Amino acid sequence: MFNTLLIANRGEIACRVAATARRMGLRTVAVYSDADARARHVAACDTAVHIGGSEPRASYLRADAILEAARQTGAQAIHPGYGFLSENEDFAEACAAAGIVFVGPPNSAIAAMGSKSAAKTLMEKAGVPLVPGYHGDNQEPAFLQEQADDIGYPVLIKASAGGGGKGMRIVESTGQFAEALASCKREAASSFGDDKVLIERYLQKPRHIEIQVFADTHGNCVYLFERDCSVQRRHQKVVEEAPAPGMTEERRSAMGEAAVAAARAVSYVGAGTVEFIVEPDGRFYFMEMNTRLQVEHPVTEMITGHDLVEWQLRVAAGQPLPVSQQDLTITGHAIEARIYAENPDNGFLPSIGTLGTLRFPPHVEFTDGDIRVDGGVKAGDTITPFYDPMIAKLIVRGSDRDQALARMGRVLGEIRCVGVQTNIAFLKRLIEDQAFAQADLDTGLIERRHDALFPPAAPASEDVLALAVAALLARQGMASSDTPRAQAPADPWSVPDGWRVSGDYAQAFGLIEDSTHHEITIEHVGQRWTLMVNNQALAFDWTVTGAADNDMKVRVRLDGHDAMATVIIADGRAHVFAAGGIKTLQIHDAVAHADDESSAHDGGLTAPMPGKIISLTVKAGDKVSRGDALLVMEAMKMEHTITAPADGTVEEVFFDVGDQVTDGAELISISQ
Ligand code: MV4
Repeated sequence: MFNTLLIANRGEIACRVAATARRMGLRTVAVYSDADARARHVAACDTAVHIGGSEPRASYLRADAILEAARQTGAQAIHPGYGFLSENEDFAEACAAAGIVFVGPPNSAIAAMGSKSAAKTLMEKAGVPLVPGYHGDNQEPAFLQEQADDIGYPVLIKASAGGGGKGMRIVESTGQFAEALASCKREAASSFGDDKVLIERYLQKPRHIEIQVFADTHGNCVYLFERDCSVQRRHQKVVEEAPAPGMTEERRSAMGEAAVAAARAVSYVGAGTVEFIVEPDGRFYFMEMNTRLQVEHPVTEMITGHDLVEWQLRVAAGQPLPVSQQDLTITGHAIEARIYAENPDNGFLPSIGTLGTLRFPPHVEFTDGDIRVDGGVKAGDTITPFYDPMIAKLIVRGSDRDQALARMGRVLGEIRCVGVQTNIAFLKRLIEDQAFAQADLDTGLIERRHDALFPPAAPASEDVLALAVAALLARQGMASSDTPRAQAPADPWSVPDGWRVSGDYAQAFGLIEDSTHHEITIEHVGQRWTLMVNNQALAFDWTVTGAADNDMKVRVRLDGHDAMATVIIADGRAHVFAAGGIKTLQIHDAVAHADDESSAHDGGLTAPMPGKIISLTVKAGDKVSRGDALLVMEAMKMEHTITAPADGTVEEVFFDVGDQVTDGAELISISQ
């Protein structure tokens, strides 16, 4: 075994690889960009080398800088993780040329799977089932049309060099074929520099089931069963699980053996994944092979009890696989959910910012416990626009699928993440959705269940408002409704909005969500507290423990029933984690806004993230109405339209088209 491993990646996968390498007694070397100087993966390794700027092409995609870092630190092996250089055959070759072990397959195997049509030809020879179709060299439009007519409609035209859903066209009838072919070829030529296409029968309601394979340099190759990754959104996996619901033993060994045949056909070595597309009746067809360790590998580790990174390192060092096929078994059911800093209600736009709070339920990382969190960021870190905005992967196991789902739902509800928007509530709805719970899985599930998965936002309940008010009271030193009056502010005028009316104490609170401004008043009369909200006066008691702003345990009794929450107060907002959900309420500060009538609808005129101004639709002096588009920003490859928060007149536009703006920069001023 080599003794020093360089990890040519960042984030959760770099941390995960480092954990196994350390456990095996290897010295670990991290590489990092400007943006990652304080990143968790740097702290997770013994040594770290700065390799360049924050943009991937200035650091994590620089083969030369990474090889130089390996030379400097005496690393004998490089683990590429996933993404970045992990499936780059030139990098694999450059490692070999530098005498460094690339922890991955031989570059010939990466190359063989790189072209869809060439891979299909190889797979056909190896007896791996393929979707009926044409993947040959003849690209004459008339010939391809004949092939499509023979296959029968609908057909799918796929760019041979494509992947991840890019460069595909569904054709419903022969009359549409010629135009779809021309447009697919144009896209393939401009996106991949290669206009070769293949034609397949289009499967209407497919599942995505993939097989984990592992091969060593001694001629052994095994499969570690399947993962069902059918639940996707725009070709991004959202949850993955193993085993696949409904899989029979017979089908499992047929798919496993087909996957091993696929790997053997390209003389595969190391960890690989063979993706299949599966029809409702269980027939399966080869789609592509991923020649790396995948994001979702932990579900396989959870059900098999094997550490796949350890296997990768052993195989890379020339050792044989530790077990043979008949030693491998499945125990229980595992599910992974990918937790992202993104906004599901706004097209899953990445949410950039600092994670003020990030806490998961108690767990042990990288062990075979039933709850596992593979994370790459910690509280205080910033989600930047440079990289994938993944916060962590949550993987849980149960003795069966129902138990795993219940555990996943519970743990998702216990995560405390504040500072960026996340998909956690969306994941919880998905895991608890009836179609998902019944394993009615296919690649269209999220669209099909759209209404259940994207419910309109409900206004904060009275319980939630009371919980937030109790947290605010605790911050003033009133930890419970029994707080001796002596400890309550002696002079209510010292507290914003405190006053005396008929009772001995009263205070008003303003809590704002979206456009709703909740006015809440509490009053102490005799020995009783009353909370006035939505024109009702409700009997109110509260206790708050753990008074730190970032972890208040709040219990209220409102009108005779109890409610509990964790409340985190940060950045002028109360984040109420109750009943497995989260509500965020902006705290209206009566003093700060004393002479600012318009503050209730401010916001929207600052850049939501760093990016570039790509168009401006207004200039100084223009009259605008609430909701009018003012400008368009491009950030993280997506367009974001900034709209007027209220009617008014544009006073000043602070940037021009083409300008780069920082997060939070004021873009336009509007007078009312
Ligand atoms: C298909 C298909 C239906 N029929 N091929 C999408 C990405 C690429 N890897 C293959 N993909 C598909 N190929 C035939 N003949 C449907 C898809 C597909 C899909 C596949 C797996 C997971 C999610 C998907 C979402 C949309 C379409």
